[in-house]
Amino acid sequence: MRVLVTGGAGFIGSNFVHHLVGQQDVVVTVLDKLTYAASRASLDGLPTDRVSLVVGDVADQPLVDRLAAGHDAIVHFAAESHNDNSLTEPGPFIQTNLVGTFCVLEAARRHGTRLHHISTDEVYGDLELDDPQRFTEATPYNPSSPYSAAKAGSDHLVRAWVRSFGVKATISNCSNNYGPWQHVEKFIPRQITNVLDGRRPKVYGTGTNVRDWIHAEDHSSAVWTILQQGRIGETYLVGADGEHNNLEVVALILEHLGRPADDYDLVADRAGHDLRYAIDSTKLRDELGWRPAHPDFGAGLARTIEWYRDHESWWRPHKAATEAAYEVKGQ
Ligand code: NAD
Ligand code: TDX
Repeated sequence: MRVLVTGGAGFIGSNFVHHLVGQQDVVVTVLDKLTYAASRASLDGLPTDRVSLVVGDVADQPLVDRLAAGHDAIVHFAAESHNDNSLTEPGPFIQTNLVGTFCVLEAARRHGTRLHHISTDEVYGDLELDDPQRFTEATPYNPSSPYSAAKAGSDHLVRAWVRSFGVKATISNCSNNYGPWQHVEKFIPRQITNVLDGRRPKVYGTGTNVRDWIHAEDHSSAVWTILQQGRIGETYLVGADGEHNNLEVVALILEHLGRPADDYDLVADRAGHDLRYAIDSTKLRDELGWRPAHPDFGAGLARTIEWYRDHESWWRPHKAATEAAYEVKGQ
């Protein structure tokens, strides 16, 4: 099987490439623009006869057409992924997440290539803290940020291309991922590296916002399961029952690194900050038999903290500029 992985040099895409290479008979091409969020190092050590990197843009239609023609499947991770960036400069989110997905769909249509589209639970908006319901495949779309609105739009494009043109696509909407190789702009790596740097974690608003954490390896295994067994035209929600509020996560990081539990700062809130995400992944579990291999968030977080401690040379070059950009916004 020849698989084209867009965004395969990013946090989750690179995890998925490692997962794929662990399967027999899979040859992978990564298409990645190598934006600030990408890391070539995340692909180090992979067999060069089975994994190659094409540096390019998913919105480059001739390039995506040419690549689609030589592959059996496309797994489309490429996106601008950070909510905070979408609030300061939304343009790249429209270009990559919407126009880029359009180009991938056109290529899949022309070449009959199987497509799996990677999306997010943020397309459903947010839940009240005490809402007994979680998101399901039937929850209406209600995105809050330019990032989540562009991802929601990309999901609608995929559904339209399935229905109108018979494109063989599936969609997954996953909750918040954590694990190694995540950029220090994101919540968990930012707070781990702050503490390692002798700074206090920076928590938006009151810190009571809830995210539903899943290890990136579990996201990868879910995507591989759907690529193999998913029903064309269907959407699958991916989650590992990992709801924690932001203060709880910071407390675990501080405790692991031997700092007092109150050694953090509450800072300016994110505009339009979603209160709570929570995924019901019953469909994926019951229909396709998927289960997370890392359901213990505390254990996965501890391993992730150790990974950042051991890989300072990887994150250090990005840390000062990332913190300077947050500081300007009072965050
Ligand atoms: P990331 O920002 O770490 O990586 C994105 C990758 O896409 C980078 O390697 C970047 O260079 C590449 N890219 C960006 N624009 C491109 C373009 N125009 N052409 C080609 N490549 C381009 O993001 P991530 O956290 O790994 O997220 C990957 C996907 O998973 C995204 O579609 C995101 O919406 C989705 N997702 C993420 C999470 C999460 O918690 N991080 C949760 C659910 C879904
Ligand atoms: O410094 C911070 N302090 C803080 O309190 C940062 C960076 C974030 N936060 C809060 C905001 C959120 O409540 O932490 C939570 C997680 O924030 P992010 O890591 O920015 O993730 P989120 O906005 O929830 O979106 C993530 O999950 C869904 C990914 O970045 C998206 O790509 C994915 O679709």
